[in-house]
Amino acid sequence: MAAGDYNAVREAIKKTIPQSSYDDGSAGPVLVRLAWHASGTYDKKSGTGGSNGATMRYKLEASDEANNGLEYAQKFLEPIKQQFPWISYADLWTLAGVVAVEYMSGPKVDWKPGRVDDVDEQYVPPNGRLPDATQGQDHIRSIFYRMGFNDQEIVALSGAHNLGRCHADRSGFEGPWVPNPTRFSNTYFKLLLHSQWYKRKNRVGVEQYNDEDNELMMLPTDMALLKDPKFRVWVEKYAEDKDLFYRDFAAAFGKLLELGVIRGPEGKAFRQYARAKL
Ligand code: ZEM
Repeated sequence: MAAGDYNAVREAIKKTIPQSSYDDGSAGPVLVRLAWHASGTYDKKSGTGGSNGATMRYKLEASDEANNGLEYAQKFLEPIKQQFPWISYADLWTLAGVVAVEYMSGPKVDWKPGRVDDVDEQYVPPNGRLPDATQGQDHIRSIFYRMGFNDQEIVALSGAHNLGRCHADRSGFEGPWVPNPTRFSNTYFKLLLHSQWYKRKNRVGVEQYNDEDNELMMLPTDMALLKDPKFRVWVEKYAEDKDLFYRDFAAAFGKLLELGVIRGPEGKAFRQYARAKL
């Protein structure tokens, strides 16, 4: 297999997505979450964090509670890394997110290779840079503005909660947002807007929002998108217009995966410590 054959890697990722003995029969959602958490540590001001370096391999970042459960995603991808040793983990994790979105009938997202793994351990981002689901709109804004996103992009990205579920043993929250959590669509926005949501304590005593019969759920941060008028405008648009949501999600997700990735003339990203000195 030729080094640099990213299509072959894409095919291998697709083959690994159906997982009969895992969540809803699919590794897709947790792969999307890995790509997001690998990238969402970015801090625009200092230029630190982001997907370059796949720094979640280090204990410090892996032990951030926000990353609980992402070892499953990493395990699903490890045989692919073994099969294609020339791809960096940083590229593989982000590419897997893109392939998973498309596989689950979502939009095509632009993706570029070139991330490197050999960054210095001192550049592993500190814990606490990812959003805390118990909080409200101010917190959401401070986290995503730090990465360089605006309100529209925040809401578009949040539409990823159309995928997958919460696990009591990972985050304390429990349940899926939509009835078909392995298919990308704008159902999350429709349900957020049009269902009745009741604040309830789940089985492990954590407060979340559930529908009448406790089948579907919303996080406090999901509800904040509804309460905040500037966010709500976008929730309404995306609930109405699936094509608009797909376009905006693709653009924002593509941007997320590029945060902090600064490529040199040959398309290879600078190692983080080199960039920090620029
Ligand atoms: Zn999530 N997310 N997320 N998210 N997320 C969870 C699951 C998933 C927040 C959050 O606290 C949580 C984005 C934004 C935000 C996905 C993608 C994206 C879970 C459940 C929590 C608690 C974890 C568990 O228990 O397994 C918060 C507070 C967010 C912003 C305010 C963005 C942006 C995403 C991608 C673009 C996905 C796909 C999942 C489902 C994972 C799975 O294993 O099924």
